[in-house]
Amino acid sequence: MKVALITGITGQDGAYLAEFLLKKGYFVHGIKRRISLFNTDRIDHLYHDPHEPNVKFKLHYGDLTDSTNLIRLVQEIQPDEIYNLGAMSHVQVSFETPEYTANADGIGTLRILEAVRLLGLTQKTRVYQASTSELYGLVQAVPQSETTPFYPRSPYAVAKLYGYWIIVNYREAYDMYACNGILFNHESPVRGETFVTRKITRAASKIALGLQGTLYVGNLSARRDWGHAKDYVEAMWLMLQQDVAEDYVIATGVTTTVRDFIKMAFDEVGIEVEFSGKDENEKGVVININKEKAATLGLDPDTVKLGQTVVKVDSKYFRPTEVELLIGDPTKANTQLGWKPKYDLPALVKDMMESDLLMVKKDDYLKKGGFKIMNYFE
Ligand code: NDP
Ligand code: GDR
Repeated sequence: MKVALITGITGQDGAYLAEFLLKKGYFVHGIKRRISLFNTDRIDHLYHDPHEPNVKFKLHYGDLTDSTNLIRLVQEIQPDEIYNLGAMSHVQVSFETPEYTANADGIGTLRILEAVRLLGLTQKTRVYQASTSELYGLVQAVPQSETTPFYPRSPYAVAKLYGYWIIVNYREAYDMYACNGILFNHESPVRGETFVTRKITRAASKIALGLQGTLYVGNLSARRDWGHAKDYVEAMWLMLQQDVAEDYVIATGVTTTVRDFIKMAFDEVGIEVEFSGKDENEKGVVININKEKAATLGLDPDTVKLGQTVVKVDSKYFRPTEVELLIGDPTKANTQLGWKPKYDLPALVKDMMESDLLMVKKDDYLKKGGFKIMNYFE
């Protein structure tokens, strides 16, 4: 039985990857941080009481900033594959916590590689590094491929640049099987609530139910190449199954503005939104309501009014330096790995909206029953 170790197992990708590897028959170990609340919501469905027979899923406390912990765990687990997904992954937050981000995202990658090397596992353990399209940053050329030069635009991206190159260096210096997946944005119903897609799908659901008035966002013109996390974890696994370790771009090849993503999300609940105005004064107004569609979703079509402003810009969401345009060229992954995404953007938006609408309805039901609902920072 193959043994995998996943850092960042409590995150979006960690959860999908753990499920994928378990289905493939792996024994999956995951590193989770000790925090003051439970943070295993995304993987609770995979967890079994360790006293039960044939359990193939085990969580360990740890942190990418603690090399003693990583060395001990790699020694204990002796993994065939390590997926280094753990990171402070929010670009805007990295401007506020730049040193910590460098430590966890940059040096954390080195700590994983050193654990493998110091323990003499360079010929046994394969390492996948969660690299990112944020490395491209300021546009040099599009679509971005494995040969496009990098120009990172945030402390997060600079930390990930170190991670990228230390993987390449250890591969060349120590003949390790280590590779970078340069993944473009990928989302899902369990995407973190403060990333723009999930923020939008949650808000569109709440607005449709009359539980929120306005969605406040930042740069509406930013363009992203959005795919589904379920498709992207398969690419991670494929990268570690090749004869030779190489780096791959994983993307859909289609780019869309934040503005258009918002329109698509509202469309799913029968609300047509039109944008007008410029920069900080831009706003999204309801111009049509598809009452039939609203009714089939069990929504009251009179909750949202024609002419209602449902989207406004708040400059607090602008970043000191922005990545304006990402569009990936996945040709190498398509041809060498045989990887093809199953979800396109409309299918992704639909999946996220269906899930959020259900979740918001559930929260509303609980609230009406007198139960307290958690609020999250944006
Ligand atoms: P998430 O933010 O959902 O998950 C990040 C995970 O890392 C969480 O499990 C988090 O733990 C853990 N983590 C954070 N800091 C540390 C630390 N110091 N030590 C150990 N674990 C830590 O990210 P995603 O799942 O979306 O992304 C996975 C990886 O892929 C990240 O490295 C991200 O930077 C990268 N990436 C993501 C893309 C995307 O579009 N999703 C695209 C390209 C790259 P906790 O739950 O406790 O917070
Ligand atoms: P990104 O994702 O920075 O691309 O990083 P995010 O969803 O945060 O932003 C995408 C774009 O939307 C613009 N934007 C907003 N973003 C947020 N979060 N909130 C807003 O209100 C808002 N309004 C507009 C942003 O300015 C940006 O242009 C994600 C993370 O998963 C990284 O870890 C990963 O490496 C990259 O994707 C690829």
